[in-house]
Amino acid sequence: MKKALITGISGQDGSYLSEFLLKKNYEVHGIIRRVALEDETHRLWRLRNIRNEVKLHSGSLESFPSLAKIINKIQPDEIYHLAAQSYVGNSFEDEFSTLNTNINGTHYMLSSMKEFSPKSKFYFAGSSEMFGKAVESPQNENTKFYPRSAYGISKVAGFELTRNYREAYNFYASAGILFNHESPRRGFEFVTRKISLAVAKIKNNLQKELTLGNIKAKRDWGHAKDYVEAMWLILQQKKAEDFVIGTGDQHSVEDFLDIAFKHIGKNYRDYIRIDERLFRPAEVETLLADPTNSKKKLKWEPRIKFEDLVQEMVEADLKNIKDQVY
Ligand code: NDP
Ligand code: GDR
Repeated sequence: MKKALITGISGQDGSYLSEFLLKKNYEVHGIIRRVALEDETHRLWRLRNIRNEVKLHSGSLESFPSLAKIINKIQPDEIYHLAAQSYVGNSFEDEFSTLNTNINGTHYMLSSMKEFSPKSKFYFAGSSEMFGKAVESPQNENTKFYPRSAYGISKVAGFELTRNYREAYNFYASAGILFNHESPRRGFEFVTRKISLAVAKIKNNLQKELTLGNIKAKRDWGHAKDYVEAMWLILQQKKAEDFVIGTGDQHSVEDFLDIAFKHIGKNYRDYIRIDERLFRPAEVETLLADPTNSKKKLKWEPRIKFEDLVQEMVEADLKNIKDQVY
């Protein structure tokens, strides 16, 4: 039985990846913050269905000893390093904790692996935000990085650390450069989930309007369920390599709004208000993946289409409202 260790197991991707690996008969271990154990109902809601099937260890990205101890004890075959301060907007409010957590956390993980479990394979959660103000479109593995936030900068640093450990110590260490991926398990501060929950509340007369920032922004949006499979495939190659993962299709926030509101028979223009304060000091206007390499080498293809993703998210939040989850 192969052993996997996932940091950020309580997040959107961590929960889907755990389910995927359990189906593949892995022994799944996860690192969570100690506080999560005190409030499992709220902080581990995404792991509800598999809580008894995964082994959780408390540790923090801020503490090298806590991570080193867990890695040494488990000796995982595969490490998926997903934990991060992942909200770009917040990285403008608090550059310091974003940089500290994301850069040091990745460094501590790699260094622990080097000391205590050098045979583990390592996956780093890279991001399309590393392309930022993209110098070409679409973006592939050779596109130059131009990050536009402390978050993007922290991911470039993590990416370079991963590459350097691969080259310097001959580790199997790879990064997935993943474009936006969403699901009913998306965090509430991200624009897609903010919209799906608002639509469900508006339908039930619990909310009157929705305040947003830059709705002209364009992204390459896929479904998280498809993307965790790509993470696994990246660690199953003969040689460690970095891959761009996206759909190759682009939509604006307005497109998302249009489909989400149409799903409840309404026009989004009647409900939204634009607030300049929600615009980012340095915006990433447009991102689009060129997934040619991952299609060819990983044989990876996204299955869930944009329209279906939007509708699934709205349906899930309509059910949440009906069941009085929120
Ligand atoms: P989430 O925000 O849903 O999850 C982040 C996870 O990191 C949570 O489990 C969180 O724990 C954990 N975490 C944050 N800070 C710490 C810390 N100091 N110590 C320990 N754990 C911590 O992110 P996603 O699942 O969406 O994304 C997974 C990874 O992929 C992230 O690194 C993200 O930056 C990256 N990424 C995501 C993309 C996307 O579109 N979703 C696209 C490209 C990259 P807690 O629950 O306690 O807060
Ligand atoms: P992003 O996702 O920054 O791409 O990062 P987010 O959903 O936060 O923003 C997408 C775009 O929507 C615009 N926008 C708003 N965003 C939010 N959050 N709230 C609003 O009210 C709003 N109005 C407009 C934003 O300006 C932006 O252009 C996500 C995260 O998962 C990262 O961790 C990951 O690395 C990247 O995707 C790829």
